[in-house]
Amino acid sequence: MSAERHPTLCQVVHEVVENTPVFDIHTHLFDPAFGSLVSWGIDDLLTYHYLIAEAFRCSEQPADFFWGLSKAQQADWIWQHLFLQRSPISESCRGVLTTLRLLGIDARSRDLPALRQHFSKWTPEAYTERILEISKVRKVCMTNLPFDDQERPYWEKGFNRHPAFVAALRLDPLLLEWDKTAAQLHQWGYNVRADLSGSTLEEVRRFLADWATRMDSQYCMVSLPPEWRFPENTITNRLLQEAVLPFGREHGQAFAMMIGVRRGVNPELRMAGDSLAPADVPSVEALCAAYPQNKFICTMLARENQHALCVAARKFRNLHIFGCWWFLNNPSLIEEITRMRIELLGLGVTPQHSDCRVLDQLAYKWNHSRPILAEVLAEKYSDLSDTGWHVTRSEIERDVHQLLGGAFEQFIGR
Ligand code: FIX
Ligand code: ZN
Repeated sequence: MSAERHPTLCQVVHEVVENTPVFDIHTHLFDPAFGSLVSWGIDDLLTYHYLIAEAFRCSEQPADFFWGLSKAQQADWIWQHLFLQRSPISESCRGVLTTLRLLGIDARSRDLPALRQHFSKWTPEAYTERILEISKVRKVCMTNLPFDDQERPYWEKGFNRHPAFVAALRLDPLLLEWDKTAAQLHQWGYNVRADLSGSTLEEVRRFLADWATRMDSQYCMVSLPPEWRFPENTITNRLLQEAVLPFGREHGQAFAMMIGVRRGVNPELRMAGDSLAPADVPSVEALCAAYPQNKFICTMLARENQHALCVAARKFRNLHIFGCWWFLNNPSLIEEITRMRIELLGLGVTPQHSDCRVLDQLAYKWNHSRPILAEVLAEKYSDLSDTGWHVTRSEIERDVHQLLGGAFEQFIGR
C-alpha cells in the first residue's frame, strides 16, 4: 500500500481520526434521564443480541431455557459458552474485551463475578460521562419511539436533557403496522381512520409535528424490509408521500431509511432472530427523484447493495448515505465499504454509526472503527500526495470532522 511510503502522513491521519470527537448518528442509547431504560455494565454487554445469536449456536438447550433465566444468569451462560469454552474471537465478543480494556478493567482472570464488581461503584450519570469521554463521542443520536409504552411517559412528563443526547423520531409502527397504529393515534386524540380517508393524513402530519417538536428530533426514520418498493400503491407509501414527506418539508426533517432487515426469521431467538436480504436501490433513487425538496438518509443491510447505493448518492444530492449497519459492522466489511464510499463520494458520506444498545459499547465500536477509517484515509491522502497535492494537518482535521458527523449535520441542516 502506498501509505507505507509516507509514515508521517499515516501517523498524523491515525492521530487525527483517533482524537476527533464523533457525532454518532444512529444508536439505541438513551439520555441518562430515561433511568431504567438505560443499558450499561457487564451483564448488558454480555446479553447484547449479537452475542445471544452466537451463543445459541454453541448449545443444544431449548430457547425457552435461556429466556427463563434472569439477566445475570443469561450473562453467565453466554460467558460460559462464548468466552470460557472457546476463545472469544468474533467481532462482538472482542468488543466486550475491548470495552473492558478501555475501562481499565483486567479480564485476564476470566472471573465474571469479579468483573461485575468494577461496575457496581458507578451511578448511571457518572458512567455516561466516563463512556462519552473514553469513546470521544461528542453527540449521540437516540432512536425514539412515541409508540413505546415505556419510553413515551418520559417525553410526556418532560425531563432535563443531557446536552450530548439528541433524538430521532422513529416511525416503524406508523409506516409498517398502520392498522394497529391508527387505533392508537385515535385513542390519543388524532382523528384518523384505518382506510386513510377524511382528515387522516392531515392528522398524521399533526401527530408528527407534535412529536418532532416534543423530542426536538434531528430527523425521522424507519427500517424497511427488503421487499419495499417505490413507487407502489401501498399504505406505507401513501403515508410516506402524503404525511411523512410533506411534514418533513414543512418542518425541515430529513427522512432516514434503513433498508434490508427481515424481522423474526428465527422467532425463538426474539430480538436476535432478525436477518437480511438485498433491497432495491432503484426504489430509493425513484423516491429521491420524485421528492427533490426532501432530504433522504439511507443505509442498507446487505453487502450486495453497497455499490449501487453509493452510485445512487452520486446521482442525488438529497441523499446522504451512512454507516456499516449491524452485520456489516465487521472490520473486513467496514474497510471494503469505506474505501469504496470515499472513492465514489469523497467526503460527502458518514462512513460509520455505532447502533449501540448498551452505553459501554460506544467505547469498543468507535475504537474498532476508527483505525480502519484512518487506514483508508491515509491511503487516499498518500495517493493524493503522489500527485503533488500535499494536505496539511488542519485540512485533515477538517475532513475527518466531516466524516465523523460534520457532513451529516450540514446535510440535515442542524
Ligand atoms: O432497526 C434498527 O435500528 C436496527 O439497528 C436494530 O433493530 C437492530 O436490532 C440492531 O441493534 C442492529 O444493530
Ligand atoms: Zn439501529
